Amino acid sequence: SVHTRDQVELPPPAIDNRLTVHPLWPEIDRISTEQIQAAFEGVGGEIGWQLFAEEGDMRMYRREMEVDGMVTDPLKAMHKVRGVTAREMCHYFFNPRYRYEWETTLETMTIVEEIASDSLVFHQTFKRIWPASQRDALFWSHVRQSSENTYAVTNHSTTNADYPANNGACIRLFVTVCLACHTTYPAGETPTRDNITTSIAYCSTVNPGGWAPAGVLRAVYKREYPKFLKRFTSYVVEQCRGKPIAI
Ligand code: 18C
Repeated sequence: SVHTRDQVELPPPAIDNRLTVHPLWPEIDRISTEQIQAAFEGVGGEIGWQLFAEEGDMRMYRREMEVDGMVTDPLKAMHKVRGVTAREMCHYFFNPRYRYEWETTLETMTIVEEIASDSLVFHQTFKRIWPASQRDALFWSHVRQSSENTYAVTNHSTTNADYPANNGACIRLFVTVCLACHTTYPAGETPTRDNITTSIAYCSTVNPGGWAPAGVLRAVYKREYPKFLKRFTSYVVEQCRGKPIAI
């Protein structure tokens, strides 16, 4: 049947109408547009990105930054993956069905609100890092096509009265993440698994929300971000193997 593949839930090529009438729409649209634009900007120039990890086509940069004594270093990663499309990458990053299969920092994930086919609100708790308190996050997640062969997922912290911050064991952290992907293939050819390349830009800023030792935090992200991007991209390649491409 037509439902044998995930075709029905692939990121839609146009914004879902149900999103544009939701109270979060102006914020989701503004932040997604800003994040996608920033994701595709280079790492040269005056901003001063420092390379901290490099492996194959993957490069990871950070900027040291502190807000009220807490480390909030922005991260920017670039990668190139062959054989999968931007739309497929974003499908596996956005869709909660696959999250436990690639996200290793996760303890629990709850869908708080289904805004539309392209927009969800999540509550997540993360594994605890000694000696800091456990963290949780509440964020909207939105997937969109931003131009031809270009899809992106933006995640950004929000609030919800049913999920108050800092009322239990967890400290609420704040996150802004953007995974922006662009697919290319030789001019005049039909895209296939053998001739497509997807360029990935992943940007993340996490505010730990409360005290966390700076040294531990920087050591954790230096280990966890490369692990995440390698694991996630190979997961998507694996999932797509032998399936018709979704451009
Ligand atoms: O973008 C990613 N995942 C998305 C779907 O889950 C979503 C998630 C965003 C949350 C990112 C914050 C994760 C904090 C995790 C803290 C616990 C880590 C435990 C690891 C030990 C096994 O957008 C992929 C996200 C990849 C995350 C890499 C780790 C980033 C660490 C950032 C510092 C966290 C500071 C808070 C903890 C204080 C510890 C001293």
